[in-house]
Amino acid sequence: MGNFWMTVIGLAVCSFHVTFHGTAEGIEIRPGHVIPVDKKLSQDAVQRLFERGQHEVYRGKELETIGMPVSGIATGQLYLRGDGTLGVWQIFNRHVFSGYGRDNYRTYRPDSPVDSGFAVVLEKDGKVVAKPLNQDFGIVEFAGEYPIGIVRYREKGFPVEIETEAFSPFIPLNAKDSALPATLFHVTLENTSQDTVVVSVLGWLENAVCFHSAKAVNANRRTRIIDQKGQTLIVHTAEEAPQLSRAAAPREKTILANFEGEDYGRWRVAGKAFGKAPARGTLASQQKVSGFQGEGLVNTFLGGDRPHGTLTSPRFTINRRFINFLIGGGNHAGTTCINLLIDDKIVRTATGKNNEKLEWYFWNVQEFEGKTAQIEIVDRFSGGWGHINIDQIELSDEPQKGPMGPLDELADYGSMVLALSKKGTSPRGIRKLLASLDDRDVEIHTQQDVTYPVTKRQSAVLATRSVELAPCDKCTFIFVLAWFFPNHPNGREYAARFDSAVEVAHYVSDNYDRLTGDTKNWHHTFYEDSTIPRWLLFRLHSTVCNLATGTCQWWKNGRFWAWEGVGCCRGTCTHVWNYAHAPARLFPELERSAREMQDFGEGFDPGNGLVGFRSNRAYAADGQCGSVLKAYREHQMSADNSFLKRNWPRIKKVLEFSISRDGDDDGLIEDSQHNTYDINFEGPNTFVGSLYLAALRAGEEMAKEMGDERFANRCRKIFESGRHLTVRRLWDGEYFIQLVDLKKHPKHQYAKGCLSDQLFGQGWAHQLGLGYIYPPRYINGALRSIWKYNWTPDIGPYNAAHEPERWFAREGEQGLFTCTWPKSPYLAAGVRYKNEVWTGIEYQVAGHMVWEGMVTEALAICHGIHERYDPAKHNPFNEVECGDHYARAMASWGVYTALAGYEYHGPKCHLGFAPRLRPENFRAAFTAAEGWGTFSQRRDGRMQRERIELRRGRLSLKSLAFVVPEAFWPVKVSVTAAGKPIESNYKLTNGRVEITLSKRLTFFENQTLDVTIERRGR
Ligand SMILES: [Ca+2]
Ligand SMILES: [Ca+2]
Ligand SMILES: [Ca+2]
Repeated sequence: MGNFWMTVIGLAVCSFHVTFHGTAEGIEIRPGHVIPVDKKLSQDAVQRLFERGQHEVYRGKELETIGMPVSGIATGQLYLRGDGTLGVWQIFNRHVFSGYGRDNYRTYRPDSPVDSGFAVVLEKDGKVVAKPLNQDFGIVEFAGEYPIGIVRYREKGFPVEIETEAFSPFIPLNAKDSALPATLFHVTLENTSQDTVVVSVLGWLENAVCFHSAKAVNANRRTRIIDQKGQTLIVHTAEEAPQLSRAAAPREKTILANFEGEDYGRWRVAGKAFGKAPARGTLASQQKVSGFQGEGLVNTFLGGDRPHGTLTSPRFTINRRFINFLIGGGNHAGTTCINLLIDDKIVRTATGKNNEKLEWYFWNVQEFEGKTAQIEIVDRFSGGWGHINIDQIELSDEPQKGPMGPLDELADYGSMVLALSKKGTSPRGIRKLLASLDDRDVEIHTQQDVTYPVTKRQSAVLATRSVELAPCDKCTFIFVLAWFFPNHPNGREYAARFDSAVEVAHYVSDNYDRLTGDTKNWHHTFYEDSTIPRWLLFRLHSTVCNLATGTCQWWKNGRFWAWEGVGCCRGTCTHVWNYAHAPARLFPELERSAREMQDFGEGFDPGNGLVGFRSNRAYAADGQCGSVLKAYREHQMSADNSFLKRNWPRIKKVLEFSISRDGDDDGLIEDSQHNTYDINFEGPNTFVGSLYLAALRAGEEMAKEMGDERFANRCRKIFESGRHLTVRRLWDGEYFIQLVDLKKHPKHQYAKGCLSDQLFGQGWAHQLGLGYIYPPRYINGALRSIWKYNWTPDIGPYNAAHEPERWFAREGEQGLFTCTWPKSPYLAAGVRYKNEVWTGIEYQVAGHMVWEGMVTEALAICHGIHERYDPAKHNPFNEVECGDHYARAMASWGVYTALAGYEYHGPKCHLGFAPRLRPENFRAAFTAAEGWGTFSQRRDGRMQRERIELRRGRLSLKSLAFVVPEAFWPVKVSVTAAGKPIESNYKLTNGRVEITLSKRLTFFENQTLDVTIERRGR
C-alpha cells in the first residue's frame, strides 16, 4: 500500500511541474486575460483526484435535484428522483425542449406529473401502518450509479429499513434488451428491531393513458387488476366512449357564442386586439381566414399582430358534457389562446396551429357539470402569429369531430402496467391498508375492472402478501412498471417486438434472471472490478443515461435517431455526435444503424458524397470528416468486415467530398467551414484540419483493408502534405492558430485565439489507433496551452469581463472555456459561444490529455464537471447544453477508453491496452464487438501480468498489444488461454509489445486470457 501511494503522488507532482513551470517562458500573456496560470490545485486536491474513494451517497437537500433515468434506451424519459419517487414521465411521445443556459442550468426538482409510488406496510398489535417511500421518510439516502438507482429509507423507532433498487435492464452489446419500455423495482425490507414484524408493500400507479389529450378526447380510461402467470398486474388502458344510450340521449346543444352580432354583446373586451365588434372574415394584410361559420368571428389580427387584449364571456353554467369551438391563429401557449375558467382558475386551454383556417376543437368537461364557468380569449403576443381566431362556441353532449383523430392513433394512446412478480393479496386486504395512507390528491382504488371518464385522475393499487420477518431477516418484493405507447411519428422499435404493456411486463418477468443478472454483472464489472477512482467512474458513466432520455429515439425501421438535447435540434446532428463515443462502444448496433440509414442513407447525396449534417442537404465541415471517422470506429466495433464492405463505396465518396473542399490536395481546407459552433470558419485551422487529417488516415486504413491501394496512397499523400503545412503555417510557438484575414471575415473567427477544440482530430486518431497526425511535441505543447489559457478554477472573473451567450457554469465553478485570446486582442465578434463551458468539449480535451499522459490535468477537468453537477446544485445525471441530456456529453466515454489506453479492431481480432492511470496496478471494464469483460495489469518486480477476463458474450483474438515501462526489456512473453499455454511471438517497439497468437482464439463467458511479460535481470 505504501509503495502504491508513493507512486500516485510521485506521478501527480511530476506532472505539476511540467505543467505550471515548464512552458511558455518569455511569452507575454495579454494583461486582460483573467485566467490564472496557477490553477490553485493543492497537492491534497490532486491526491484526492486519484483516490479510489467511496461509493457516493447523497441525502437531505441533495436529493432534490436528482433524477436518474430508469427507462429503457430510447423508450422515453422517466426519472428515479432522489427520494425514490418517479419523475418527468415523458413516455407519451412528446418531449418538451428544456431550453438552454439560464433556463436549464438552474437548481430545481424534476416534476412528477403522474401519481405512483410504493409504501411499506407494518402490522403490529392489530394495527396497520402504511408509510409511503418518499422524502417524508425519516432518513432518505440516494446511492445510485447509472444504470442502477438505489434509495434507502430508515427512521428512528421504525422497525424496518427499506432499500429500493430501480433500473431498466442495461446490457452492453444487447441493445434490444436494454431498450425495454420497463423499469424493475426491488423493494427490500430488513427487520432492524428486536421483535418479529409483519410487513408488506403497496404499489400504486395512475392511469395516464391519453396523458396529453385527455382534455380533448371523448374517451374513457379503463383499469383492470388481473392475476396472470402467477402475478398480479394493474393494467391501464383507454377506450372510445360508447355512444350515449337511448336513455341518456344527447340533450340539445346550446350556442354560447357565434359572433354574428353588431358587437360582442355581454362579453367584456379589454385592450385593442379585439376591436369593438366581431370581425367579418379576413382582416387587412392577413392571409385568407376560412373555416368559421356565418359572417362573423373573433379575429385579433386587428392592426396586425402587435395589439394585445382579452375577451371574456359572461358567467354560464356547464350543463353539457363537451364544449365545442372553432379555433385558428397563433400557436403560443398562454398568449394566443382560449381558456376555460372555473373559480378564476384556468382548467382548460387551447391554441391555434399557426394557421388561419379555423378547425373544430373540443373540451371534455364532464367532471365540471353543474359548475359556473367563464371563457376567456387571450391575445398577449405581438410577434409572428400573434393573434387568435375563434368562432361558434357551443355546449353539447356530443363532441364535434376534432383535429385529434381516432383514439388509437393518438400519440399518447397505449397501455401501462404495474406488475407484482407474485400474486398479491385480496382487494379486501388492500382496502384495510389504504385507510392508513395519508390524504392524497389522486383518488386511489382497488376495483378489479373499472371504467371512468378520461379526464378523471385515478390510481390503482396492489399489495404484496404479508411476510413475517424475524429480527435481522430480509425479504425482497419485485415490481415491474411497463408502458407501451407505439404511436410515435416514426414508430417505436419496441412496438415491433411487443403489442402491449402486459406483453412487455411478461417479457421482463419471463427473462428476469438473465436481464437482472446481466445488468448487475455490468454494473459490478464497471464499478467494483476497477481501480479507477469511484467519482470518475460515476461521472463518465452518468452521461450514458442520455440514451434513455427524450434525446434519443429508436424507430420502428431500426434507425437510431436523436436530437442534440431533449426536444431540440433534430437529425442526429453529425457535428454534435462527433463527440459522443459512448453509444458506439456500448451499443455499436445503434451507431451502425445511424451510419447506414442516415450518413450513408437518407442524409447522403450520392451525386457528390455530401453527408447532410441533419440528414438534410447542408454541409458541416467537421461533421463531414467525422462521418468518415465514425465509419472506421463502427467497423472496428464489428465482428467482421461486412459493415465496411457494404459501405465502403459511400465512405470513400464522403471523404472525397472533404478532399474536394481542400481543393488542391495540399491537406489544408481553406474555404468556408460551417461547424458545431453554428458559424463558419474561414481559412486553414486545426479544428476542422485535424479532423480532416484523421479522416484521411482512417480512409487510408480502410482503403488498405478493401484492397484499394491507389486510394490509400492518395490519402497518405494528402495527409503528409497537410501535416507538414499545418506545422509550418499554423503553429504560433505555443498552440495552433487559424489563418484568416479578419478584414475580409471580421465575424466568428478565432484567428490567434486558443481554441480548446484545436486538436479534436488528434483525440479521435488516438481513439482509433491511427497514431499521431502532427508531431507529438506540437500536440503536447498545444494541449498544455489549452490547460494554461482556457481552464480556470473560477469562471467568475473571466465571464465578468466577457459575458457568455449562454451560461453553463456559475461564478466560483471550474471550467474550460471553448476559446480565449491570451496573446492577441479579444475578438468581441469572434467565434460564437466563445465564453461558454461545454462538458462535451471538456471531456474531449480531457480524453486527449490522458492519451498524452496529462492525467492530472484531465482528472482536474473531469472533476470540475463533477463539482458543477453536484446534486446540491444540479441533477448529476443531466449535463445540459442546448437542451437537457445533451448528446455531446457522451464524449465522457473517450476519457474512459483513454484511461485504459484501449485499442480494438474487431475484424482483425486485435485488442490492446496501455493504462495511463496507475499502470502498475490497473483494472477496468472493456467492451468489444461481441463480448465484454474486465482487463487488469500488474507490474511487480520483473513481471508484468495482463489478464483479460470475459464476462459476457464472446471475443475473438489474434493479436494483442501492451506497453512496458522504460528500460524494461522483455525476455519472455507467455500467453495462456483458459489455463492452456498458447503459442505466440512478439516484437518490441518503443516500449510497445505486440503479440501475435499462432492462431485465432475465441473466448466465451468466464474464460480468461493471461499474458506474462518477463524482463531481463533480477
Ligand atoms: Ca360566426
Ligand atoms: Ca397580438
Ligand atoms: Ca487546400
